[in-house]
Amino acid sequence: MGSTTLNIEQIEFFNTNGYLVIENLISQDQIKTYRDIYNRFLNGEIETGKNRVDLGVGLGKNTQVENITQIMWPCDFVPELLDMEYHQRALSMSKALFGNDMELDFDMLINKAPGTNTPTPWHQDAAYWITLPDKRAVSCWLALDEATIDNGCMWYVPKSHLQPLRVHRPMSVKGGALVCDADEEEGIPIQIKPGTGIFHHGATLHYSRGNATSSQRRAFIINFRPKAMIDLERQAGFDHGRTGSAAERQVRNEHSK
Ligand SMILES: O=C(O)CCC(=O)C(=O)O
Repeated sequence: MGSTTLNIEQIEFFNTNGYLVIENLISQDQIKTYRDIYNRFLNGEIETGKNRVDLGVGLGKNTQVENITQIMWPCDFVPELLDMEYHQRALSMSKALFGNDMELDFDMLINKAPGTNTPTPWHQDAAYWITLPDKRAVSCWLALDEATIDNGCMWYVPKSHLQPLRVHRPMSVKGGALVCDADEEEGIPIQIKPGTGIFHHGATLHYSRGNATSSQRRAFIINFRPKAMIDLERQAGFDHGRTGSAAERQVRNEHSK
């Protein structure tokens, strides 16, 4: 078992820059296990119904596959995930970053299928969420394939989490992704190996290019926030696409027709 906590330098880097790269967040011998589970989601063997959406609806030209495949709450379909390395280590590191009251808010898979060429628009995650009094929130983006500029690695704008949120708008009239004004000149691409994870603050500005390669770009994302804030979200009916009843689902689940 690798490290499950963070040192002072790592915490300071995160606090200063709004993101933090952790190599070997999962051990190399676990990558195949995660890929196998992930592929069962992608090929429909694990039926996810309305939890599978096209985050890139209206943004790309793909008709055979989602422009950007997004599957919400994989841990509801495969509960064993909660006890596996990734969820356990990422939770422990989120507590190191923000305190022991951090809990899993939701998890999701975001895949860019080969040649789908659909960028994820520049955004801050907080723009997708209801306003909460306690802004602590951290996301972990785990690469299950090598993430490169050409297949859609993450780009971050360092220190952007220290600035006010930018104004966001829907990227397409069909719903789906939000976007704000930003460009690559402000950001830095983080190219990483499979098994590496990147933590980013809920207000850190980020984006990824489309996948222009002939292989998948599989990412497994977990989001953490204080337990009391998760309770407030749920009281407001906001569950990150878990039940299909929340208002946010109606906007984002509208698949390209
Ligand atoms: O995987 C991507 O392209 C986008 C991921 C993202 O926006 C996020 O994890 O917050």
